[in-house]
Amino acid sequence: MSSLSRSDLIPEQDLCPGAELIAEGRALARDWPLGSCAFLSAHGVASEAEHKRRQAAAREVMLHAQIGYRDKAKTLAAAADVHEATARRGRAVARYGICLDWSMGFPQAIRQGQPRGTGLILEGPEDFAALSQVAPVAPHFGDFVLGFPAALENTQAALAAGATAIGNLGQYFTFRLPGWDDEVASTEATLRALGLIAAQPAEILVHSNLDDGFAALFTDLSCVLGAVLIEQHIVDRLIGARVSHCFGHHFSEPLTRAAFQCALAKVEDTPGTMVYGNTTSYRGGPAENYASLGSYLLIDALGQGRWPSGHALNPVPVSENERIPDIDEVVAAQLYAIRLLEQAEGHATLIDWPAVEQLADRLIAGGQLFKQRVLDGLAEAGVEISDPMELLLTLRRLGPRKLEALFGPGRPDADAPRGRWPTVEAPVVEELVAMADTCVEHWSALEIAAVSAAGLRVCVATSDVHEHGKLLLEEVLRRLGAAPLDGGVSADPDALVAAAVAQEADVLAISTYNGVALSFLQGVKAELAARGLDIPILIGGRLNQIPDASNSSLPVDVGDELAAAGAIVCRDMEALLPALLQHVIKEERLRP
Ligand code: B12
Repeated sequence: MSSLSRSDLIPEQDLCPGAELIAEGRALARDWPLGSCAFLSAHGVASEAEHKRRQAAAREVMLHAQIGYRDKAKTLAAAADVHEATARRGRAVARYGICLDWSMGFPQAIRQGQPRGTGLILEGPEDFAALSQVAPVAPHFGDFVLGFPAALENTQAALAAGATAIGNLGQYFTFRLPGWDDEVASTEATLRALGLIAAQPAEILVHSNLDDGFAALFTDLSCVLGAVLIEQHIVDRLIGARVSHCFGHHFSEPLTRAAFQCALAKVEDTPGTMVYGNTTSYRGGPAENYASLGSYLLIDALGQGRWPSGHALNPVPVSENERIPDIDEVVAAQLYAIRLLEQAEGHATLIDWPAVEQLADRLIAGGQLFKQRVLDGLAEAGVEISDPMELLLTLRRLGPRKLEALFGPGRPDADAPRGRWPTVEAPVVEELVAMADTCVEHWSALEIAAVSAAGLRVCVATSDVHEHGKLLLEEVLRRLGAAPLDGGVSADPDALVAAAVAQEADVLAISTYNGVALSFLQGVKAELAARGLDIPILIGGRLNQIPDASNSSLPVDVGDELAAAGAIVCRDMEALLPALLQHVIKEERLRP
């Protein structure tokens, strides 16, 4: 691709070759061997992968539960209780995904004082070990380990605690820690950690949640399958470890969900970690969300029956869209899943399996083309594609939009969203467009015309990786005749204000999810005040935060505090038009 050049993508002159970093990691294996844990001892296996292979051969479907509260004691209690309740029901939960806090991505030496999200903070190897001993359930340290500056020290602690599934490579490509821009240091730490993993005699799964990475942002699902193949190239071929994929958050449509599972089983012989729940379909109260849980779980169960790939299924508790689920809610979702697995079998004959296989083959063909184009294109640009350091950095820096536009397998067309028509459209994109249409239908033409006539410039940003609120805002603003300006994803307050000023924004619209709503707003207000500005701020998403004084509680709603600090609190997208209208009237931008 003539428009790409290595020197633009990697301006650093003194990049350490990946092979050296991997060798450094490998050398640490003598001091950091795999420890024992209750799961490995109870099942008499060397690794979770070995157990997965056994279960898959016996066609036994496994279950996964996600746990991790800020409070360590509560997390330990959850681990014990969920195991106990599911074992009593005859199908003990197989694995726990431990929700570490995003501050865990920072090395312990500099973690103090970093912004915290809503997850678990572990002080050192003993804390990791306590978790892996509390119940005979495979510990999966999936978030904020690989991909971050603390990758090596967190991997050491996870291995010492007997964890044989460590992630999350998907996060490497898209996540950003607040205030941290040293991508080289994050990549170096990740490669050392991968070297240490590769050197373990036991089979350690390098977990990658595709939905944490590019799957949430590609418009063509074939590119997501292509990402699987590219990660195999990096982890399996270049590094000598074993990558294991997870997908599911954004797969709301049954045919594509089943086809993706089939495609993964065809291209991967390493057991999968888990199929994640389709969390984006949780939009209502518990009763409505149970319908979503039942519909995706049935597809996943039938898929495992047909292509036993070792993926555990993840029944996400139905309160997930409101807050972090409590222990009894995690148990309830597991019991629901156990019953559903008992009832799923009879449905298999109702599925049009050839149609599923056909779509899977299209995904694989598109994915292979994407992978080949990416590797050829980068090689042509001068990137050393046999060096995982160069390859990882380049992929992260190009990001999903450019990668898809440059190398996607779809037919090129200037009218298509990324300059190409998707070979298999990603359901999440369709859903956002439909949501924007529905939203605008509820407003009066008169009000829309008033906002449209004012020609507002709205700077839209997110405080963290959650980008769909921003994409939806942009879709809706365009329908209102306002200009959406890019304020960034995972933006820091100073960068957001700088972007707003540079683009002469009339209004700031913030979408925030990670439980930092109040501190983020305060940061933005302080930046504006320092520049003598008072731009109206709209804020929506998950408007909560764990109070500073608390080291144990769940996040609490901070809507009142946000309003008191001067923000316009938007509980849903319907609040957008009245808020913009209010601004238009106040500024007398209303035209006859
Ligand atoms: C999709 C999703 C993800 C995806 C994001 C993909 C992407 N690139 O965008 C992935 C898988 C990557 C992800 C990651 C994480 N997630 Co998440 N995620 C979600 C999920 C399922 C949906 C959120 C979403 O995008 N919805 C789509 C939008 C369009 O709809 P909506 O949220 O209902 O928003 C409505 C309004 O609020 C409004 N709106 C939104 N913003 C704004 C702004 C303005 C100005 C206005 C007017 C309106 C508005 O628009 C919508 C329509 O009305 C929620 C749970 C849920 N079901 O809601 C969890 C959730 C938000 N995630 C959560 C967490 C904890 C995380 C992680 C930290 C988990 C982890 N340990 O790794 C990481 C984030 C790490 C990081 N570095 O930031 C928590 C937040 C907890 C809290 N604050 O209480 C939630 C609530 C799940 C939970 N219960 O634990 N997540």
